[in-house]
Amino acid sequence: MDWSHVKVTALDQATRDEGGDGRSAKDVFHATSNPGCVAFTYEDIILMPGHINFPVHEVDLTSQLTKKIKLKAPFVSSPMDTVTESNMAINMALQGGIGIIHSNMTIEEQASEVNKVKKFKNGFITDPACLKPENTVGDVIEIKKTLGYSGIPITTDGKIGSKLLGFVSARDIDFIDEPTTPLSTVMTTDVVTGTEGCSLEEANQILRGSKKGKLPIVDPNGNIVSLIARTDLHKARDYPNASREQKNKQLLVGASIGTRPADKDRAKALVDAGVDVIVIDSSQGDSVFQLDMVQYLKKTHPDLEVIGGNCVTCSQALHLIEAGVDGLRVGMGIGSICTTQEVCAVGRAQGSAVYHVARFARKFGVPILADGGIQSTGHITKALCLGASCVMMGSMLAGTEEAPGEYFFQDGVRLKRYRGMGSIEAMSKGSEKRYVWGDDAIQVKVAQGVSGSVVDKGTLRRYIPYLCQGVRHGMQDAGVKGLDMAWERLYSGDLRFEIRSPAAQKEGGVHSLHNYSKRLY
Ligand code: CPR
Repeated sequence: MDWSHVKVTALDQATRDEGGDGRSAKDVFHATSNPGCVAFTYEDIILMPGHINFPVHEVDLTSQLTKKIKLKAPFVSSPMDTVTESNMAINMALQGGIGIIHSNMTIEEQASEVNKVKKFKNGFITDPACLKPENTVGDVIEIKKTLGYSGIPITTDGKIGSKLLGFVSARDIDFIDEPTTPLSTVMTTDVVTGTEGCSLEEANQILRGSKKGKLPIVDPNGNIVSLIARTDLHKARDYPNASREQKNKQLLVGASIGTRPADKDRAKALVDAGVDVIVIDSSQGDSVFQLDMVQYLKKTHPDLEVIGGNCVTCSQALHLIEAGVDGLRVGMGIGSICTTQEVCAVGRAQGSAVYHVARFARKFGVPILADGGIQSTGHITKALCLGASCVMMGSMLAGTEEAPGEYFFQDGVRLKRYRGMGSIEAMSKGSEKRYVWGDDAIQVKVAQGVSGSVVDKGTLRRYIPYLCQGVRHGMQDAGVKGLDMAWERLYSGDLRFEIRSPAAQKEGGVHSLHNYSKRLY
């Protein structure tokens, strides 16, 4: 039976006014109905169910990150040194999101991380371990121990990008007892190679024919540019949702910079490396330093998309929009590792910040990135339904395999380190530029965050599809098929919300059990 003729709007106004179906966002957030100016977090709010007349797979999560960049999965990884380097950025983009590479490293290092994402080709390993002819059998054994493989290209300087001289595989060193034996005496010099620019399909053909475990790919001068491995063949698959440039199909990537004069050189190096979007990283974005930087970037690199922030008020947003930003990053003092509200007494509850800034910026066609405070798929759904185009996550992603750093065990739990960029630990590596202005301030560092750890989340290849599906279920329950529909109803008042009492929040979580285990997917 077709129930689509039944419209929520057909309810008589009196029933709606009584709050029988919850309240409109306007009634929840606006001063007339909220004169005490109470600010709300994601946890405070709950969405009322809508009418479902479509299957869950029809929920479309496509959304704008900036005026020009569209993503199929509205997820962005934070520019933090325990969250986003090239591996995270590559895998975020393959899954339809995007990674923003942090700037707590030299300009050259950050540009090289961007370059790795732009040069990424599915199935091709672009940063394989290489050794020099002078290295020894012992070095190969060490690599086997730490990285798990022993097929190593031998190049003039032991790095990718230089001339390929030979190849050492397990078979070449199996019967060598002396670990100091130089690789020049055991390496195979007659190496089967693929040519730069060949497709994965072509490379696989050569690999199959050669019966070897690995195939180095070389440029016309004989320099190694990448490698493909037989063991990866069955893993290489299509990523239909991948975030790619229209023109040359390279993966999309972002990078963060600060607002100091030297950051102009950083921006140039990042643009030269192919960065698609720059995020100006500041906890309080409404400063002359940032406004000048936005104007400079838009003038000097007109094709570059620039996200400004952070902001949580409409007046901050207005200044950044006037300066020319293509997107706004919203959130202050609400990140999981953050002590900004405690230390500086400034910030805003994230539900209110997202709703008010998104509603305001919408008039100028500027998308909102809800940054921080996301703890679950439910929070993502709430952020999007309050007007955010995308969400930025730190703690949610820091425990994945693709985040920088190694796992370690504590009390039997597998963990990864995660730290705020304004923690003393991160600032001593250089990130104080996000939190302090002027060189004098650097003399006394005031931490605005902590350093800690998060639990293992497995690989992004499974985690991002789980996040997508969780959000699709949430949107379906709310009766909206995509973000445009959600926002149409948000602003018309048809999308309904309620504020949860502390007891209601408790009731909405797992309760009354002696114990339980929680598996996400
Ligand atoms: P969570 O996703 O972990 O809640 O928050 C991540 C966000 O926290 C980052 O994208 C960034 O905006 C913010 N952030 C990072 N380091 C911070 C410190 Cl030390 N203090 C305040 N906010 C921080």
